[in-house]
Amino acid sequence: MPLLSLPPAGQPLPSEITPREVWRQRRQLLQAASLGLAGLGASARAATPPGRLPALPAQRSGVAGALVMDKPTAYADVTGYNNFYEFGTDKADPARLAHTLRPRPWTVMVDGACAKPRRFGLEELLSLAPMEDRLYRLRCVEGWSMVIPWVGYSLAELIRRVEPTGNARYVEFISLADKAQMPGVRSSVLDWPYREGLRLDEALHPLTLLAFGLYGEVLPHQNGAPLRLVVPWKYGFKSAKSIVHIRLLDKQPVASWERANPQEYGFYSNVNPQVDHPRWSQATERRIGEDGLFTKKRPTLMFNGYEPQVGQLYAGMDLRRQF
Ligand SMILES: Nc1nc2c(c(=O)[nH]1)N[C@H]1C(S)=C(S)[C@@H](COP(=O)(O)O)O[C@H]1N2
Ligand SMILES: [Mo]
Repeated sequence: MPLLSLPPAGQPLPSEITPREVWRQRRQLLQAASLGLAGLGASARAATPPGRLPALPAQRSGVAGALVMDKPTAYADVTGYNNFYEFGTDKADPARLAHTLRPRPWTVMVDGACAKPRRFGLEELLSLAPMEDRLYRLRCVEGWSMVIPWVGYSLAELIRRVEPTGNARYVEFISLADKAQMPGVRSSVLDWPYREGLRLDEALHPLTLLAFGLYGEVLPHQNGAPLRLVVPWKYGFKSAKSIVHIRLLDKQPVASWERANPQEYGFYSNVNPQVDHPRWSQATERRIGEDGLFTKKRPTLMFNGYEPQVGQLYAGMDLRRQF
């Protein structure tokens, strides 16, 4: 069984358009990702990167829990079924409309309760720390999930550069909100800009990823180019896309979804099969790409399966009350 399917006639082989070393690393990642499976067979599509975006070379992550054993979700689904309300609320809207996003030039202001607040340019962020390949589950609060091979490094690398003060207890993430680039920002579906937040210890956890790419390439616009957060043990909406501002705070910030409906979207929003969303159960999930007449839903795992790594962050907390 071939590891990789061939692209349609007339399109270059990925191996023809990416440097050898990058290609080798990608294969290693995909092989690591498929450990324990019979082979990539049915997921051959998932194993085929598109080869249209610039490569983002990375090393295999050494962070505990950073490479799950699940089969990666097909590239076409990862980049074609998205939530990015700045480009519309339909799952197909971001892939259709995000071509107007301009991910360069780009800067991120990092300020608030820290000794060295400043603005970082994208080029500096790209070389701030070694890029790592990580394969994470992503669980959306809507009851579906994917498995995505991200490229990036721990957010802690950036946070420690600005030297948080003793007052810093929370971190707020603010996405770009530019009507000229983002047609959805003209609607009032959310109070723009999109805002999210973490407790400082959550933000400093090595699994909390500042992602610049996926499938070995820079992020497609619809996935939050040029950089976004990925917090794999929380519902997907906590992972803000296209971030322009990171603030260190002494008080808990109010996130966009929390502001819109505090009964439904708590600040923590840890994946928890025992705490149902008021409108739907969170006990199971639909893995995108697995749908079939006889496909069973998967049981949702506590902290999305990352409990060994992050469970202690919530010791002593009532996770029903602080949901
Ligand atoms: N700025 C911004 N970030 C966002 C969203 C959004 O609408 N705007 N949607 C969130 C939701 S609900 C999910 S499930 C994930 C989806 O990420 P993906 O499209 O890369 O899979 O992005 C999150 N980050
Ligand atoms: Mo989501």
